[in-house]
Amino acid sequence: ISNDGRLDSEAVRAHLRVYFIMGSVNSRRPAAEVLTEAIAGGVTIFQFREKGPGALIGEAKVNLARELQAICRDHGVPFIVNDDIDLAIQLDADGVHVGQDDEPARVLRERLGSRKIIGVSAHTPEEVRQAIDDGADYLGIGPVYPTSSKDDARPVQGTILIQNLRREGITIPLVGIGGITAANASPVLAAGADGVSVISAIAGADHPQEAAEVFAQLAAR
Ligand code: TZP
Ligand code: MG
Repeated sequence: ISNDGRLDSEAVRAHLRVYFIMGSVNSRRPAAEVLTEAIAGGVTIFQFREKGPGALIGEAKVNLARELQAICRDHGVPFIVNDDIDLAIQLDADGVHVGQDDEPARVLRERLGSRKIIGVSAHTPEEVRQAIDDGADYLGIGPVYPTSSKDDARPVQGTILIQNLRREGITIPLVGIGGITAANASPVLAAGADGVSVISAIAGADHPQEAAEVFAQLAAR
């Protein structure tokens, strides 16, 4: 946050390098353990995404969110809430991330004010333009590769949209998402992404810390 109370776009960009997303269903181990290890490895921003079959609801969801938020706070890692604006407001989270089926960023901005991070998933140049017009702070672009972490994922598109956006001079902070691993992250960054966003490559790793370390090295430029 810059001194006039508005978010500093370059600070947002710097935080996007290793964007870890997780909910309780993404790991067989306790989420708090996985997140703690992942942050030790170099995660730079975290999104609480509690959805899909078996996801926690109600008080259990709120309690897990609080636990993970506290871990993020202790390590200076921004805590972003997926979809659930009321939860983000209740916990005074650092921001929210929404898809195309959720409330538009323009409405979120009115509810959250200028100091919160608003991220939007975009899949086409039109969705990108709209999100920027609506005041998004960053974009998630994908799915870059096939993913098994999202049932209703859009068609895989590789790195072409990211590349085209940058060629057109669009400078908004953005991450690639979908099926990104240590082995295939480099082309995403080379296409112009400021970072990579991952679920399974860290949450499903035997050693989340080591997995995060590899992403941190790849994204350090
Ligand atoms: N949005 C597009 S792909 C995806 C989301 C939330 C899932 C990414 O998970 P993974 O395990 O990194 O492919
Ligand atoms: Mg959503």
